[in-house]
Amino acid sequence: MALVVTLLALALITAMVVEFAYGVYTGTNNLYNWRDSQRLSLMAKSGINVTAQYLEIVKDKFTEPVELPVENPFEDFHGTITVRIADETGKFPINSIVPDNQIVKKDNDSPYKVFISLLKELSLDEKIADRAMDWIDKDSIAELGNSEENAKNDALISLDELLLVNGISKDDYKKLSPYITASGSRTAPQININTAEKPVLKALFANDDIADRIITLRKIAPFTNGGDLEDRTGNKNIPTMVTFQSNAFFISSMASSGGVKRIIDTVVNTSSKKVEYWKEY
Ligand SMILES: [Ca+2]
Repeated sequence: MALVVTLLALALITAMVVEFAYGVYTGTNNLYNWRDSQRLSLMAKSGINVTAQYLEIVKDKFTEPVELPVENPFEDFHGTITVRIADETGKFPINSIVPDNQIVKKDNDSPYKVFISLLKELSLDEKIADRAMDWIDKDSIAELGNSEENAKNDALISLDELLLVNGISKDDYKKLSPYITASGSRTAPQININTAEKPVLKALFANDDIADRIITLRKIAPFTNGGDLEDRTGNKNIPTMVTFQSNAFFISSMASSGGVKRIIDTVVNTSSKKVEYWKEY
C-alpha cells in the first residue's frame, strides 16, 4: 500500500514538474516572439522611412519597380529588411472613373473609357468598369443587377476592396491589380508614361504602336513634356491623363528573422509629403 501511495505521489510530482517546465518554456517563447515581432515592426518602419527619404532624391529617375534586400542592418539583431518600391503614378487611378463631382464622363479621352480599354487589354470583362463605378459613386442606381448591393458608395482606400465588389472574382483582381492604383486625384488623374507598363500605355493611347514606341524611346531618355513626346513619337494626339513625373510611390517593407516576419505596405505622396495608405501585418 505504502509503495502504491509513493508511486502515485511520484507520478503526480513528475507531472507537475513537466507541466511547470512546459509553462516556462511557452511563456519564454511567447516573450521572445513578442520581443522579436516588436523589433521586426521597428525594422520594417525604418525600411519605410529610409526609402521615403531616398525617393525624395531619386523620384524623377525612378523607371521600374525595384526590390532591395538588406541583411542584418543592426549589429545586435539578425534579420533582413526587404524593401520593394513601385511607382503608383504609372498605374491607372481607379477612383478617377467617378470624379469628385460624381459626373462620370464616358467620352473617348475619359478615365472611364481608358479603364474599359485596360480591361479589354487584360482580357477581362468590360462590365467590371460599371461594377467598380457603382461601388464608388454615391448614388444607388445599379448599372447591373446586383452592382449596388452592399456598395461602399465612396472611393477605394485600398485596392483589395475590389474583392468585395459583386461580380469581381479573385482571378479578375489578380490580373487587374498590378496595373491599377487606389491613389491619385479623382478630378485631374494622371498617368506617368515614363513608368507605366505596356497594357496601361496601350489603354491610354488606344494604340499598340505608340505604346511600343514609348517603351523603346523612354529607355534612351525619359520624356519630359508634351512637345518632347510629340517630336520623338510623331504622335500629336496626347491623352489628357498623360504626365511625365511621379508623385506617389508604393513601398512595401518586410522585416524577417528566424521565420517570423512583419510587413508594412504604404503609399507615400512625395509632393504633399503625406502617407496615403498604411497597413502593417
Ligand atoms: Ca453607388
